[in-house]
Amino acid sequence: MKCKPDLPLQFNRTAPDQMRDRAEQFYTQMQQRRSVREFSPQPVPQDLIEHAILTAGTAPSGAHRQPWHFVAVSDSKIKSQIRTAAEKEERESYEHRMPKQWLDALTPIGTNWRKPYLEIAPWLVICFAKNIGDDGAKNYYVQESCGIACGFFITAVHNLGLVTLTHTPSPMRFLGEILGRPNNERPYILFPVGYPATNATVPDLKRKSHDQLMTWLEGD
Ligand code: IYR
Repeated sequence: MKCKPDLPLQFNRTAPDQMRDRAEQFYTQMQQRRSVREFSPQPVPQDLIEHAILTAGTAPSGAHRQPWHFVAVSDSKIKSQIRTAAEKEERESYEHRMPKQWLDALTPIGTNWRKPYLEIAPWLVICFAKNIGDDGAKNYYVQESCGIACGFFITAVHNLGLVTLTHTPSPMRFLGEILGRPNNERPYILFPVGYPATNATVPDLKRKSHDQLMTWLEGD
């Protein structure tokens, strides 16, 4: 049984031609998004980051349990601690834990264990996933929900005119310890956020072609 009455949906219809204009503009804008690893130290006002997190928080989630919490760090001492801990794990991963096949897959991207952006980017935003809510009840579809929220976050950062990187140092338990997070939270993704460095470069990657990307089974 529902405990509250439903509300009327707030919905404004858009004419198909206007939808087409918007779709094209949005796609063109999103097509310009790139994961960036070279950041400028230029500060970014806190309210901008706050809006990107608020946008992430509009994501759908299993049973509307909103199984996420975001921590935003601009404190340089904490950023240094995070860099030191991440590089320790990443060095171990690159030198001993990651199989050759994985290292080969990363060759075109050119990553290594060094993560200077963890100190240089003005903000580190960490999404924590919660398998158990603060009310002690179980959350559902935590991976999917947090993945969608992080997608919204990345889109919001791009829309602001800033850049980010989906960074997952592994293992990243250290983030919960450094940031003093409760036991029901597990670090999910770490996002450095800021302006790109002057003359930042990105790998020469291709996105899937139309046909690689989609299949149509059209109706009558
Ligand atoms: N977490 C490591 C390795 C890494 C893994 C994947 I899959 C990438 O797309 C990129 C990097 C790192 O951050 O370097």
